[in-house]
Amino acid sequence: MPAPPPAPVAVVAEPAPIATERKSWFDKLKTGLRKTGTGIQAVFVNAQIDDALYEELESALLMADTGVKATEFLLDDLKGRVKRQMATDASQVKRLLADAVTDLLKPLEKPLVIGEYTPTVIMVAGVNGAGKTTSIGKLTKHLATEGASVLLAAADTFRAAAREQLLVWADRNTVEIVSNEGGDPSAVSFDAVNAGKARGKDVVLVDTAGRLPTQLHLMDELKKIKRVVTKADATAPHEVLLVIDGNTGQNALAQVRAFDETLGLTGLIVTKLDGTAKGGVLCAIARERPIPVYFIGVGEKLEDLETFNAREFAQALLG
Ligand SMILES: Nc1nc2c(ncn2[C@@H]2O[C@H](COP(=O)(O)OP(=O)(O)O)[C@@H](O)[C@H]2O)c(=O)[nH]1
Ligand SMILES: [Mg+2]
Repeated sequence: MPAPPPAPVAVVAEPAPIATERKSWFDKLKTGLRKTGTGIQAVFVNAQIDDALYEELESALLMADTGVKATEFLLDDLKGRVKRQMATDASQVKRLLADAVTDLLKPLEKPLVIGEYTPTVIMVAGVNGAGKTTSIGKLTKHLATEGASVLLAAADTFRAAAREQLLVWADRNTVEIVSNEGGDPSAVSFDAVNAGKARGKDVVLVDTAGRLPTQLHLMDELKKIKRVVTKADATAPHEVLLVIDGNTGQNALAQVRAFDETLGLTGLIVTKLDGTAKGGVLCAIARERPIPVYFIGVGEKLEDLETFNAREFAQALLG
């Protein structure tokens, strides 16, 4: 087993002042979302309010993976706003679009609540490489910063490396971990929830193996993990989160639908919004499966997890 890298203590112990943190996050998000297609903001440069503007806007929204339905909805909504406000120049239209996107995304804005149950059991699912394990590491840091004690369940027992990866995160965050190499993921989850109860932990985070919604036996396994968690604690799981890669585009919506049907999702974490993100997909989710976005991932480091804010996201999306 390779030795885990040294813990970056400073990162955990000395967070930057909130305002700076929030700004740097906003910049990262904006830079990421700017890479989106031709860029929505470009449509408004030296533009008149005419059919051509709306047509270009339609293409730009589709390029950003907003999807046909949400794009149609936004354009209709925008035209209404433009009429009511009697907007006369393109920059006003851009501001009104930001309002329309904000209003559409607002229902997704919801905080993750800890403390109603002890422990709060959070199950985390998603396809391979979506960023589950990384997000669990970041979330652990976020929770630890707020004073919550966290127990990690390494229920991704498929890949030996997955357990090691979580162990590194556990080490970094000085939290405890329940794992069983090559063991049954349901058994690990069951043990972890019991251990969480016995040790008085505030949160138990269950990391699961990546799977595609089309892999029915693996989706059944997720259901089994959920059932077994309920056996260990009748009120659990309290949260079932899906992690989606912000670059996945419209396929993310298909993932949200499929995992929601199998598990009954309570929240989303959208990762990699610092990359060549197709951020418009959140509009599609808001329109078609409005499941709260608890957090967004804007980088690979521990502190690169932020709560979702509809207004900020809309501003970043529009550049
Ligand atoms: N740029 C960036 N990379 C991320 C983010 N979240 C995860 N990753 C990277 O995505 C890859 C897969 O992450 P991992 O957590 O192992 O995915 P899992 O298979 O779902 O557990 C790793 O290289 C992570 O560093 C993010 O918000 N931004
Ligand atoms: Mg993983």
